[in-house]
Amino acid sequence: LFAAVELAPRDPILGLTEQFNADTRSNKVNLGVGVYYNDEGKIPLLGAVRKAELARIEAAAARGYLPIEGIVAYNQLVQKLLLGADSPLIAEGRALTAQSLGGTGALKVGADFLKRLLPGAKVAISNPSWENHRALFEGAGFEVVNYPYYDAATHGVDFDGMLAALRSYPANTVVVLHACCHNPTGVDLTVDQWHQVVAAVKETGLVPFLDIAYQGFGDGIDADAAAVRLFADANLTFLISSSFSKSFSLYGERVGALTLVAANREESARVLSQLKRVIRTNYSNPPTHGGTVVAHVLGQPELRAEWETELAGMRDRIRDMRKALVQKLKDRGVERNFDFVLKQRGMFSYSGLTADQVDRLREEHAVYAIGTGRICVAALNSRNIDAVADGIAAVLK
Ligand code: PLP
Ligand code: TYF
Repeated sequence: LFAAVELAPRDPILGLTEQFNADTRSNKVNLGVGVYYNDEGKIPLLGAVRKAELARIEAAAARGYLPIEGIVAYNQLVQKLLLGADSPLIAEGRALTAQSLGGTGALKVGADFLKRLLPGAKVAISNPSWENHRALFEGAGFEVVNYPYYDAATHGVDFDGMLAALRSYPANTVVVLHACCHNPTGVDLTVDQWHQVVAAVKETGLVPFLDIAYQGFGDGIDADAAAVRLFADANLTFLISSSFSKSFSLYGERVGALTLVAANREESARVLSQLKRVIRTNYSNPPTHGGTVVAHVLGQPELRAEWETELAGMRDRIRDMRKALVQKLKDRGVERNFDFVLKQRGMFSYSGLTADQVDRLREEHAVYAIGTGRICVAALNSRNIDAVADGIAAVLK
């Protein structure tokens, strides 16, 4: 049965971590995977999360099955975080949410659902995009195409190219949009550009699928939801995949959500019933722990305030690391202007390093980055940043 099974290629990002873990050099630095580390180089356990976990243990709650769509309170809190606490869509019963296994699980359930609804549609993702977007939508049976996004010459967005591509697609093409903190480039649209995207989506009859995995890592919880709220205000029907992996530092607990905005309450109920079918045949219902913890934090004003402060701390530290890296490269006499790193949002920077330079960084300096030149700025800290700046300066010579 398995004799002819070929060895699959490694995930380019998670595979790099395997290689990093096997590296015996003590000065090694992993800027590959998109994970937030604190200044001690550790994945933090947030104080608000710890308190919610202790409360959960104290409560000695039974671990029965959750409903197929997950914890009701969690789903309501997710909607408020995405659409705004006063969203008329929520009041009108147009939004429906299913707790998911991280943002990835939300994308997969959404993709499976869309495939049933629009079997012949194509899916358009940004060029470049998170590696898993293409694989995931192809895995759900879709043909995946790229719309222009990153412009290496300006370290910005090829917005004309993007808009022209969106306008050229047939109606019902699914467009995956990074709502904030674009992975892998760190380059986001301006609010004005989002307005234009919403208009193009509306005119062309596209199906927007907003992916928001880094809410709070750009400018703040509400500011980072600006794109989501523009789509909501435009009276469109659309999908949102969201994740608490990064914003709650709960990577391994797999906490995310799929939220759909339907035309009205009655349509929303029908859509949810179909979504539940997709979930039931995939994993039946989600796990209890992560969702309970997040709902507890979001639902209690004190814990919520603590979480918001901790999230702001992560956001600010990443900004400080951006500034420090740019300064340290200048200090080392690097002539290339790296100021664009300061404008990028979220965890990542498309550094402009070539694949060759990334290889040399890894081999000669034990600094791991993605072959595309993506570095995770959130993995820099006061102890490793000098070594990283030394390495980058050396490979640029
Ligand atoms: N979407 C994007 C753009 C991401 O960068 C990530 C990162 O992991 C995800 C989705 C998936 O998130 P999760 O780890 O919660 O599955
Ligand atoms: O882009 C990243 O590094 C994160 C983490 O298959 C990740 O989004 C990477 C690859 C993957 C799942 C998560």
